[in-house]
Amino acid sequence: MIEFTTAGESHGKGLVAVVSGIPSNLIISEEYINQHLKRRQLGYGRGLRMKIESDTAEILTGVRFAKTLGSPISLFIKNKDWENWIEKMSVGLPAKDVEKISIPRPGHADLVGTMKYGYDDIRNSIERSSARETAARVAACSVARKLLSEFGIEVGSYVESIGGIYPKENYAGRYLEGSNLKNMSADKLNLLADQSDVRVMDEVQGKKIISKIKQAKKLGDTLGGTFYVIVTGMPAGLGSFVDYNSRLDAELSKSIMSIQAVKGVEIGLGFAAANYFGSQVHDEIILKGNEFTRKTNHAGGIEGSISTGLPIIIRGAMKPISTLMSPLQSVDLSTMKKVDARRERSDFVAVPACAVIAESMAAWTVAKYFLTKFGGDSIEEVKENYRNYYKNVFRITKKNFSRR
Ligand code: EPS
Repeated sequence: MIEFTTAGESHGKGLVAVVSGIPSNLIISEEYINQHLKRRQLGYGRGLRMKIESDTAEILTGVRFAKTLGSPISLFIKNKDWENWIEKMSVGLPAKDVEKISIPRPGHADLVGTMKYGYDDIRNSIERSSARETAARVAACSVARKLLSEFGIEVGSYVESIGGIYPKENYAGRYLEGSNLKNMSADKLNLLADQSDVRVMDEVQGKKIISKIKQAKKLGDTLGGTFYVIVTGMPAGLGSFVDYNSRLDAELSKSIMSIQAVKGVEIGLGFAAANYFGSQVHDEIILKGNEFTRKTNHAGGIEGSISTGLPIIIRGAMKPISTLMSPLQSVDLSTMKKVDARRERSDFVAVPACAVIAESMAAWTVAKYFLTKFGGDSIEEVKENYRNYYKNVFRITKKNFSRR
């Protein structure tokens, strides 16, 4: 079973991720991880912090001569901004007085976190709840992504909408309806999306979105949006219906929902499936040579919580960032008086980054189920298990179904 954990505060020394259970002999490099960390930093509408940071992961343990050892892999991402916060984020008692924060921002973890942990300074809540933590997630999940790529499984994403501006064509429809483009691999999809400043597939829409972000900035406001994550090259048979906690769709949803500011997740047609007749929703089964496939992929690559082998299609919704430069109403905890919420350096829009983070989390979950099925101590053993599966198992023959 693979696992990862992250540690680190937004303005502390840095972020740490510990990844365990990865088989030995997987080729991995800091460059590979950093390429995804860089993608997480992009997108029009990010705040000043992204100008300070150029996130890179240092591999501290678990890798030798560019290959995993099978031992825990620990990664460190330095917060460059820490230099400006040494006193305010001191591990020991600070040498001089540090200003306490007492005004919570609506929508952020400020108030609930402070109440829950009995903090006397909202800064303590801000630091760990910040989406800065996702840099460590992207680094950790890159290892899983690399493992999947060894088996031709790719994970990609694009932004569907920001601030309610949608494209003319629902691009995910190509995957849902199974048109010829359905086979565009997810890494190609990423190459296309990464060309856009807001990771959309439609240039005109991109321009409209950028002017809406400019408007939000002017107003001191923020925007959210929706995104799609697509996983291609999937084998059939990952996940299961036998237990609630072995369901692939449930675990994928959880992994996306766990991302800061995500408020909704759908698989395949998702909520839209509720509006149609069953005959319009379910994907008809066909034989293509010796292989079973479906005419469409409304199920988003998962039936009965098991992967069908068709692309996995996940849609997520991110709420607008909760730090507003034109703040909403709040209460000052030091006076219990009505005040404007605190302004804090932040992003105006982070949907493009959120999509990259969602890719990473989806890669992790797919890798977890992949290794549950094909797991071995070394990558060679996993490859062998994978080959055997295709040779010997998951083959339905007419003979099996002949009458007793
Ligand atoms: C982020 C770093 C943070 C924010 C953002 C994500 O840096 P800072 O708080 O210093 O500006 O830019 O986090 C939030 C939007 C949030 O509300 O916590 C990052 O590295 O992605």
